[in-house]
Amino acid sequence: MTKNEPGGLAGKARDIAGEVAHEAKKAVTDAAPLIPGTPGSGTPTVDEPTEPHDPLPPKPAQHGPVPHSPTGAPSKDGELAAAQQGAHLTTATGVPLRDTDHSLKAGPRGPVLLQDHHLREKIMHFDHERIPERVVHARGAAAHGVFTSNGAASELTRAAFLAKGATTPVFTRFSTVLGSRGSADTVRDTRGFAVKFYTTEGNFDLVGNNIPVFFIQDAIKFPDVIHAGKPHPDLEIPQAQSAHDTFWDFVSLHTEGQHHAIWNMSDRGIPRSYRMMEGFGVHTFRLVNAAGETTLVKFHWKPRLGVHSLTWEEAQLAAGVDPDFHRRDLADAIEAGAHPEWDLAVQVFPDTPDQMFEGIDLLDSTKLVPEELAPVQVIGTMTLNANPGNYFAETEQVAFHAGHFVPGIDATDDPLFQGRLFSYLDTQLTRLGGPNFDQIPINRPHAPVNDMLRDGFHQDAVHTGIAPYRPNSLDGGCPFLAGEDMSAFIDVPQPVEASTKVREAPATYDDHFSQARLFWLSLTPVEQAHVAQSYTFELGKCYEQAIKERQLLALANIDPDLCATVAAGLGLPAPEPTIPLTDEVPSPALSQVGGTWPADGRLVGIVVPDGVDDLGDVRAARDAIFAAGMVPLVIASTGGMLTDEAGDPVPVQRTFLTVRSIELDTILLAGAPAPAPDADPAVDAKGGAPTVGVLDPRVALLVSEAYRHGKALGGWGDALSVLEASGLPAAPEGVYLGDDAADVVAHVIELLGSHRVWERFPA
Ligand code: HDE
Repeated sequence: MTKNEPGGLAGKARDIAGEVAHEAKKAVTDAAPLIPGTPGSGTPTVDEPTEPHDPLPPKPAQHGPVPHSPTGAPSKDGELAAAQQGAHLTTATGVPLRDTDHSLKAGPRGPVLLQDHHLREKIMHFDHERIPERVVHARGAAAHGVFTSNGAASELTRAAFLAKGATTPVFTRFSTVLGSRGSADTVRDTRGFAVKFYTTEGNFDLVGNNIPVFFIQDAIKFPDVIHAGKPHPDLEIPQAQSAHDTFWDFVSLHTEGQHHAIWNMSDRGIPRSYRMMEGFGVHTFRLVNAAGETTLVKFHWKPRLGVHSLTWEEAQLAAGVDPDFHRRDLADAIEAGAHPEWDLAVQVFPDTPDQMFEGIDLLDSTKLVPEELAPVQVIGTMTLNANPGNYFAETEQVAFHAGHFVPGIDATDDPLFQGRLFSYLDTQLTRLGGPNFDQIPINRPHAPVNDMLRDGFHQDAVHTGIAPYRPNSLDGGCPFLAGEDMSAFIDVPQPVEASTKVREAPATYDDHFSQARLFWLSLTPVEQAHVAQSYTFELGKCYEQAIKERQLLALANIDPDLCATVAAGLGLPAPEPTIPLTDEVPSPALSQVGGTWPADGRLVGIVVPDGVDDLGDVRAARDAIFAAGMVPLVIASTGGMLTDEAGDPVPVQRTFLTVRSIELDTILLAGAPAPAPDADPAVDAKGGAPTVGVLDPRVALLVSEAYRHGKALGGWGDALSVLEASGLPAAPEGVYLGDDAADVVAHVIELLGSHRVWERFPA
């Protein structure tokens, strides 16, 4: 992985910003790799700047859409050509302004004059800054990257971007489904995983989720399931969650949603990071190769960092302490140089007339195909390497469409997918204000566009010619149709069974429980305990007894033990199954526990007591953490710099007041901080945490919480006394104490490999 080099682009941005005010700070930032998260590319001065200069460039880890014209031509303009220009304030039409703080008035006390064109323009634009948020997946974060194909799919598809060695720019947006645009990241929900590939043959959008199955089998039910999941229409509560009556009312009545629901109730519903999520295309797709032969596939994204989750308590705390937890994690990791990577993979099935595989209906999006039955074969890798430069222009305006196919990739008859083909174009009309949303910079293809679509709101292209119709002779017959040999998109002829028009589902869609049971049986005991707890929590938040009882009936059909545990928590009797329970062969690939993974981009807190006279250990730990591709955050009683005689000052990133365990993957203790003067419940609620009086209570809370959440801990010096004073058992699992800071870091990284110290969880 690439590290943030001192003096690189970041240094340049700083030069443009002007002088660095604080000399000590400069010495530190020049000497050490950068901690991600500074707001802008320039370092501000205390005094308001007075020298006009051109706008600052984006931060080094950011860029905007790769410049292309509205019709797909590579643009000679640099990316910043689309950004604001010049050193002085202007109107929207470029007229320089000398005052923007006072409206034009008849005398200093008014009234304000209608003549004030600047006031009018400024307020008019502000009043219209908002567009409708997405009806689903409103809350999201995105990044730029590149996809490199290994060619393994080139026998299956003629898609140019899947040829061996092809590299394709991508823009990837992750999201929650239910919450509004400003809702918290860590709520229990499905996550969207949408990738736009800017291929040489046009844009391909793989608009998937982090859960391989969906709630419903037919798109016509989508408004129903979303109305049930969204806040209640009368009071608009609860925000961004499924723990309420309407959601459980719907899924308990519409039991095809039970498989997806158990995934939501599992740890998959609360990912640790977007970087640590699998992605799934969910539907079965049809690939077409150069010879016109077809294959059915399911797409998977496999994160190189492994699939990891938060604990429920962490997720709830994070929703309050840091509602931007996932968004920040993605951006900071990219800025730190820990570029997240996913392998794109396919499960491959023969394109048989029945479109079934091993008894599984490939057109039923509530079913998965266990990886043990159809291996997941890697066909390329995506690396996310740059943050967006402007949230609205890119993350908000990106318009994915399930029907953005390229030659070689096509839809199947899955009725859920077919409805999506309709919906995504439709939604953009309202959201992006007209039919020309593909001309918005982030949506522009990197392939030549010669369509016959004309005019409309926000038309950015300036078309030439007078005959946008076919056939024509006035424009010399242009545009011509592409021949098959020119990689034109071909709708592969597919036989359609003679049938009768009906509003019905096939019989194979009737099984709603066997795969929910398969999922349950494939989890380890600790994961099963989390599932049982989530159901108990969610149903415990429902008011209606009938809804709880009805959902218990569904749980009985998934697994009687699960049902009994949840029923006990709800104080209700456990019903008997109403259908025979199926024998399922567990699929270990569905479990998240086991395996060892890299710790790239993880956050390591280093707690340092006041008055340490030798910071050598702290510096050594920071260096070892940076060297391992992780980010250290020094935590002390107050902000500023820690100093000693021996070396450079060490900057403090968090104080006992600002830190919370949920933002750290692991904590290192460089000693035992005594209670600081502000360790008082009246000043900081965390100051009320239990303590034996020798340790700052905020540190005790930090350590006990991290321990409870199964996080690895390490330390040196008086660290042992911190463990004792924080109420940890003697000889706790997953805690490494030593004399040498770098050695402690090495051991803690090893512990991080399994994500959590699983032994600490009761099974
Ligand atoms: Fe979507 N979905 N969806 N969906 N979906 C949207 O499009 C829709 C479904 C998914 O980051 C909307 O631009 C219908 C499955 C993602 O911008 C809308 C149905 C899967 C995103 C829409 C589904 C998804 C969306 C809302 C039932 C996983 C966010 C705003 C047939 C395979 C993309 C927008 C982004 C967004 C419709 C079901 C994934 C309304 C009708 C299944 C990741 O068009």
